Amino acid sequence: MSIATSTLRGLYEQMLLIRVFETEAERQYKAARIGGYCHLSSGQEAATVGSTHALDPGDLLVTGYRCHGFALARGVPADAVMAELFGRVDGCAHGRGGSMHLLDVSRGYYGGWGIVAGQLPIATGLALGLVRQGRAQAVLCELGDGAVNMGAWHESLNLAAVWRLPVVFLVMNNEYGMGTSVERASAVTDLYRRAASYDLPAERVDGDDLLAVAQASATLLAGAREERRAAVLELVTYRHRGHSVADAGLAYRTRGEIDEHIQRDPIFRVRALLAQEGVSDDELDGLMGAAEEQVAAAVAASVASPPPAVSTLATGMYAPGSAAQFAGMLPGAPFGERELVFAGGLGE
Ligand SMILES: Cc1ncc(C[n+]2csc(CCOP(=O)(O)OP(=O)(O)O)c2C)c(N)n1
Ligand SMILES: [Mg+2]
Repeated sequence: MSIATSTLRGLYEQMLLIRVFETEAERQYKAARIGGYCHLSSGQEAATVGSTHALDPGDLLVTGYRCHGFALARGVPADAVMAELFGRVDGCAHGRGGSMHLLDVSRGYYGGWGIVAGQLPIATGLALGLVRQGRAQAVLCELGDGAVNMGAWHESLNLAAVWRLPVVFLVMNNEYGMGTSVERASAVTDLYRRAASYDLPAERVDGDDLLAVAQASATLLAGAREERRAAVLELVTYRHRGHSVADAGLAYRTRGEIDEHIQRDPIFRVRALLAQEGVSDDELDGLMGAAEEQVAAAVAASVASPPPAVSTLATGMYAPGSAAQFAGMLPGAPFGERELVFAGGLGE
């Protein structure tokens, strides 16, 4: 794929921002400024940035919980992503979501979902919504290699094929689901081949090759947008850090295996491409400095941002009118329930 040097430079800046952001997020987590879970995507930047780059402004993006990089690549400001990790009001989900539940509907980013494969039916439903609204746009739905063994994967791919929905399922195959390797979890380890069960087109590419990722994503998203053709794209990549910041990542893989991947760092690969295009070392180093400044500013803004008021914690949780419905479901309420459904225990 040929690409203008200025575009490549912009993508490189995004990759650097993600790497620096993730490194800082780990530091802030260990300093107890970030609570809950925190899953880093260091090492997966080419897959994240290349696929997101192929989105049109009107396309929709849905991801799992390893989502900081996707939010940044979609243009959510680093301040708003960091503040969300800190649980502050200026976070992109107003501080109510945290690391796994980033959200920015104004940029077509529909989350950030913590239940493995829970995002697939949501993405499939969003694609149905696009069809119903007559919008020629696509949904890109990111998931991990662990998610392809969930029922929601099969249900979503089947419906997407039968109803011809404009959704591309992006499988980030980083070789492990927590501590379980793909070999131990999946009978078919070329995960893209599973799409054949649903008669969907599928591709597998080196997820650490930015241009290959961008090219394959653009082709499959165009098929979804223009011909309502759902598809599967498997990106083979690797996470440098543990599953979450609570995992050292060494119990189920060797130091040697990790180092081998770090030597093939996707960021170095893009830096080498830019150097070939004549971008100087000084300029490339300057881009790193700019990313570090941006992330330092994001931390400062997050520290300064207050937590949401406790009285607003349920805001946006339920549709208007739900309170009356829930009240009606209590024992002795107008719907007639006399006891809680499971009060006597299951199976009695
Ligand atoms: C339904 C469900 N089961 C279990 C978990 C716990 N869990 C969180 S992440 C994860 C592994 C998923 O691995 P993968 O899909 O490969 O994504 P990756 O973490 O590698 O990005 C598991 C089992 C969960 N969040 N949801
Ligand atoms: Mg995985």
